[in-house]
Amino acid sequence: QQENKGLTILVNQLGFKPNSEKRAFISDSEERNFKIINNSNQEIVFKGEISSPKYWEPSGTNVGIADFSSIQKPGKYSIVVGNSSKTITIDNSVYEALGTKSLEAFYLARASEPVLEKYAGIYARPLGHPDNIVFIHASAATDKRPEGTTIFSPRGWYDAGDYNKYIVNSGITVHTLLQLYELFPEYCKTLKLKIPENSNQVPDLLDETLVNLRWMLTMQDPNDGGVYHKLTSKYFCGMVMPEDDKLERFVVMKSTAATLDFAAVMAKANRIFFKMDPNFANSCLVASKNAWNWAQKNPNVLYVQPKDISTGEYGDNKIEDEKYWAAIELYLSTKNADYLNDLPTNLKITTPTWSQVESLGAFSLIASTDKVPDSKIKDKIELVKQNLLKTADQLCQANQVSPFRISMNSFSWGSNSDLANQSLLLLHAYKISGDKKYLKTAEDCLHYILGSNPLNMCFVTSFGENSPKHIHDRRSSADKIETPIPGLLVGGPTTAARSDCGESNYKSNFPALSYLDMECSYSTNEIAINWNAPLAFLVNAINTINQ
Ligand code: 9MR
Repeated sequence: QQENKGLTILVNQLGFKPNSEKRAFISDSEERNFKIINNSNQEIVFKGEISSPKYWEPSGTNVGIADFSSIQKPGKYSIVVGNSSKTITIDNSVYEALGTKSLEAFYLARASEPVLEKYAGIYARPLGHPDNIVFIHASAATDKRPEGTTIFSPRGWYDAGDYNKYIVNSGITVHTLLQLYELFPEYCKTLKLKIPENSNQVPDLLDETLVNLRWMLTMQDPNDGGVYHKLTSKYFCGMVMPEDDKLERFVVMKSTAATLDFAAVMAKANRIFFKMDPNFANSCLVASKNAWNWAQKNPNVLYVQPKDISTGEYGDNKIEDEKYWAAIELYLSTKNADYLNDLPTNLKITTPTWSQVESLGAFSLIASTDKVPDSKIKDKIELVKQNLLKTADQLCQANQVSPFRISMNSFSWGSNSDLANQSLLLLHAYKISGDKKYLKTAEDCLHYILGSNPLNMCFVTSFGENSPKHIHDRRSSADKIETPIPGLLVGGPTTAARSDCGESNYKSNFPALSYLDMECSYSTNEIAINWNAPLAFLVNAINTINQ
């Protein structure tokens, strides 16, 4: 095993807001002191002691903390430890650019329309995947839609480094973006994105989300309400631009998970768009109810990858949580309490992922408490709130004892997004309680993602001084532009599939160091919509919350 040797200053490479807690993490150092110098006049503005180093098992790092939270004056500074130093920015605007770029990344991932230079600059590209001829796969065939017939299913976002479109993953992504709007509507209305719809009356964030919602609507079979699990080629295409991928595309198998995720998202969209576009909102609710009814009749159709299909699975064999999520969203949109009949009184709140979604329902429920007429249901919401705060408290406790001040010790596929999703839960806890410990813990997740981690990486493309250059993304690979598409969060360290680049390329066995900035590393260096959405949520939330 190889460790990170030598003194390194690990710090959020974008900087800090003036009132935020500010820490640098000093790894493998004998030095006990640090100082902060104001770059404009070279004056020492702070001298401090580094806390005694603690060992962090996931990375094998000994790390101490240099805390300079007391410096609040905006400016450029240097932290100096022994002979090493690093620049630090303190400013209220440190997250502004990333806030918009992390959302504009969705525009760059749009299928079925050209990405225009006016908005995308050098990342402009011709239309890819019109998806006007999409075949019904054998696994999805019915009498009314037999195998080999075609449907129209354009638009939406490419899932990740590949060009397929998956309902389950779209579901959580859209929900996260709609939730950002729901929690911070005034701020979101001021977010100006470089997208073609940016001069209409609809907030740009919602315009972007509509692109994927409209695609999702086409994934429902109008004959029975069931929703296809994914729209995909049979296998992953090569590392080519979207317009050069000519593989046939299929809709594959209806699944209960996809249908319930769809029902949940459409019910939520109904509320968000109710005033802006009543017709659209109404069609969302109709689609949601039809999907729910299909799932009632087909409660346990688990996705099974057909033999001739090898693209992403998003398979899930536990779908109670999808049911709770859909039930809650449908209740909130209809106020018909029957939807909540099967909801456990003690809904467990865990960090959301594409396969674990009951907390998304909980977030919606909590955000709508004042619109719930029924006092019994208000009591239920109270319990959900308490459970959420309990989970958030556990995250805070784990953060306090962690040498890197994060509440995560295991590194699954997409570990960076797990961290971002933890912060979402924490931000909801902050919104409910007003207790700043939740806000600070959420912000710690962001610091880690943006540089205060043992790899010394800012895990977002084109941000910070050390960010991923060779991401697993077909567009970034084939576009002949040296820099990758900006504003994309990579999955991050995991030991899940180190064979992708050959085991020997991974230099360390420590889970938090199992990361490779190589294109072949689809397990650690890919990008994905469900990872960018919680990043966008976190960055924009921290950007707008006055501390
Ligand atoms: O994010 C998914 C992760 O949780 C799974 O462990 C992994 C393997 O099944 O797949 C990830 O999702 C990929 C999807 O299947 C296809 N598009 C790229 C996604 C990100 O790697």
